[in-house]
Parts: sequence; C-alpha cells; structure tokens
Amino acid sequence: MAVTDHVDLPTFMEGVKKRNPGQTEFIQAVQEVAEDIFDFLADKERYHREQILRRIAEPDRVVSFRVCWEDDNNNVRVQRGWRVQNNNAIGPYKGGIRFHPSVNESVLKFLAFEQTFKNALTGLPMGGGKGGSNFNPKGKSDHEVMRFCQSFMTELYRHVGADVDVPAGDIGVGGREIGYMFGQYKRITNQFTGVLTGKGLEYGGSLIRTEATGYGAVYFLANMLKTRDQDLVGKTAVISGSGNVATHAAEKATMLGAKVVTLSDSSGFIHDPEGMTQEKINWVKTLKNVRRGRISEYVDQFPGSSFHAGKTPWGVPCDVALPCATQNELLGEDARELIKNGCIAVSEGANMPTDLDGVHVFKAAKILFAPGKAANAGGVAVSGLEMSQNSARISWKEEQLQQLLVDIMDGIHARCVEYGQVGGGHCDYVRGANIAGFKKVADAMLAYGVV
Ligand code: NDP
Ligand code: 2IT
Repeated sequence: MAVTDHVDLPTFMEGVKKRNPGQTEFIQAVQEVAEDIFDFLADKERYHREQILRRIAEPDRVVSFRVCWEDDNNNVRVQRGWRVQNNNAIGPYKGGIRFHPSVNESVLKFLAFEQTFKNALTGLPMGGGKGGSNFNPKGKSDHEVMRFCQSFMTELYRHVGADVDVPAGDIGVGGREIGYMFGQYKRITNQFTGVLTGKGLEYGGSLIRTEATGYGAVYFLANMLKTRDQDLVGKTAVISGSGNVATHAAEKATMLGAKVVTLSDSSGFIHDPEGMTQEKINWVKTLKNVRRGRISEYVDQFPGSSFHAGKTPWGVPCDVALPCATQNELLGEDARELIKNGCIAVSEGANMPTDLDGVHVFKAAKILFAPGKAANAGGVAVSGLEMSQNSARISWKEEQLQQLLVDIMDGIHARCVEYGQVGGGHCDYVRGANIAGFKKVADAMLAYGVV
C-alpha cells in the first residue's frame, strides 16, 4: 500500500472524536500530539501500517468503580473512582492519582495518554497510566480523607502492583493521601512492596520526590535559556498554582536568581512585586500542606502584595512563565498577552496547562516553549528512581538523587532538541517531545506485533 493511501490527520481526528464523544480534554491531547506525529510519519510506512498512534490513543483499559465512605456526620457518600491504564509497552503502567471534583474519564484519559509519552522521555522503563476520583478533599477532616482513601484502595488494589501499575500523587493527592492508601494496600495484601511512589521517607519513599517536579521544570527552563546564552539571574517569573509543583518551582527559580512575583489557586492570584524569598515560600507550603488555607491569605502576611480574585496571573509582565496549576489555565489570549509583555520562555509544570490555541501562538512566535510532558517529567522520573530503590531495598543519598534529576532533565532536553529542530536554529520543543516520546513507545510496540 502506498504511503499516500493512509488516512490524513483530519480523518484520523474525526475517528478519535467519534469514538470518544464529549471527551474534550482527551481529544485535545491527542490532537496536539497527532499534529506533530503525522508530519513525522509522512515517509514512515511501517508505523502507519501497524496503526501505532491509533493504538496508543486507545487505552489498554479503563477501570471505573464505586467508592463509598462515611463523612463525619455519618452521611453515606458515593464517589466514582477510575484507573486508566493507557500503555505498558516499555514498562509497568505509571502515573499519578488525582482527587478533584472536576475529575472525569476524559480528564484521566488525557492524563494517561500524555503520561505515556512523558514516561518514555525520561529514559526509564515506565508505561503510562493515571487514576483518580471526583472526591473533593477541600474542607474534609483528616479522618474523612483517611476513610475515603481506604475505600478507594479497597477497590484499586486488585488493579495495581509493583510490576503491574504504580500510582503516585497528583492534584489533591500528596503525602497524607499516599500514606493512607499505602497503609490500606499493605493491610489488604499483607505485602510491603513499592506499589505507590511519593511515599514517606520512613516507609520506602525517596528523597527529593516531593521537590522533583517543580525543580525539574525549572532545570528544563534553564536548559532552554542556555541555548540562547541566557540564565535565570534577574529574570522576573510568573507562576500559577500554589501546590506541590508551584511552590517547588518557585523555590528552585528563586535559588537560581529569578524574581518570582506571582502564585495562584482556583480563587485568584497574588502579586508580590518585591519577589519571593525562601521564607515566603516556606510560609506558603505550610499554608497549603498544614493549615490547608487559601493563597489570598498571603497578602495579610506580606504587605506590599495584592490579591486578584477570579483572575489568572498571565497579565503580569514577566520574562519567564511557569503554569503549575491545572489543564487549560493558559488560553490563546493569555499567550498573546505574555508575548506582548516580553515573555521569552514558558515551562509547563502542570499537564496541558496551555490550550491548543495557546500552543499554536507560542509555536508561531518561536519563543522557548516546553510542554508539560517534557518539562514536568522530573516528578515521575524520581518516582522511577523510588521504584528502583524499593526493588533493591536500599535508599540512595540526597546528593546522588539531586544529580540524577539534573542528568535526567538534561537528557530529556537533549531528546527534544534532537527531534525538534525546525530550521534557523530554533527548537520546537512540543514537536521534539512528541516525536521522541512516540518513537520509543512505537518501536517497542513494533517489536511485539499486533497485540
Ligand atoms: P496540588 O494539589 O499540590 O496543587 C494544585 C494547585 O493547582 C493548587 O494551587 C490548586 O488550587 C490549583 N488548581 C487545581 N485545580 C484548579 C483549577 N481547576 N483551576 C485553578 N487552579 C486549580 O497539585 P500539584 O501541584 O501536584 O499539581 C499541579 C499540576 O502539576 C497538575 O496539572 C498536575 O497534573 C501536574 N503534575 C504534578 C506532578 C506531581 O509530582 N505532583 C508531576 C507532574 C505534573 P486550589 O487549592 O484552589 O484547588
Ligand atoms: O503527572 C505526573 O507526572 C504525576 N502526577 C507524577 C506521576 C508519578 O508517577 O510520579
């Protein structure tokens, strides 16, 4: 069959839309990848014939289950839980668990699809998966969260395992939730294995896993700037979110000399024109992880700063931007505003924070733009290192892990540059990440035949 006989991109996307009705986030993620992959595959007959992209865009399986729990007033509550096992061609399924009221099958399928490429980019042997629930942890007591996590794991345990599928944290799932879920897994199975990552240091967790995603996103940003003989010293940085990824991105950016002037949550953003210090960042970490408060409280603590309700921070002039909250939080109009105000680089700490219009704006403007699947891969990479440590029953030293994170982010950057050259010395990191991630998974799938 001649190459020209294969379906074209619009026909392929029509099929994706037809098979996944109403799953807008999933369709968006597939579209962004397919735009680059169809171009790359134009002269690569075998990948077409074996329908590789079509197969990666169809999860191996989607498990959905009921999660019942009792709140502190003895009301019976019913939530829905999922695990999407997208692809295990290069290793056990691996990816986080999200607890947020916006979680649905489309969101988890997009995340598991993205994770497949991201995990391949790290160079470690991990397939792609994602899970979660529409449970809202906000305002819940520790005991309510514990009962929910135990009930969630009572169903999930039969689908996961250290060599099968290894979940971790994501939005709404941090150290507390991983502890409750690991405790329940251990209780049900009577096995102490590395079935989850992001565990506490006392029970098999890895040093620097907590910091890894935010730190990695800043290392990737610094690597991009280096290609233009620049660094972060004196650069103004705008960051969204105020959770795990955002606070550690702010911390590393500050360490490397940048002035971080914003953070946000779903209620709005704070602007601190003086810039953040380690003390201010530590205060935010305690606010979010211990007091479980809102970012608006920052302005009472630090005079000179302001809170902007219901707004995202993209209108604040900056040199570099790190969207670290959630999907589709940076729209086409925001991308145009950032460029108009002189922003030269964007590193995505979150997954798919920029909508498709925004991605096209950044690509066309030829700014340094790192997609989440490359820039935020440091988190899952250190999860992969946690799995190795668990298998070997040892704990590596902090120094060694810090260096491995730097090396892995350097490797991801190099892979993006290898496949992302678009002429004139410019690197399209979105294209580079999509193709490099795809190629590794695709070549493994070719080796297995039609399965
Ligand atoms: P956290 O739960 O620690 O923090 C999430 C932050 O994003 C909070 O500030 C939250 O505000 C905000 N947020 C969440 N949902 C929305 C929304 N719908 N609109 C506006 N703001 C929102 O999560 P993480 O920091 O772990 O995750 C942030 C992003 O990074 C996600 O996209 C996640 O998938 C991605 N990521 C996380 C990794 C990790 O290791 N944790 C690894 C790689 C990527 P509020 O409190 O108001 O909800
Ligand atoms: O999106 C992600 O990469 C994560 N939430 C982390 C996944 C992991 O397995 O550490």
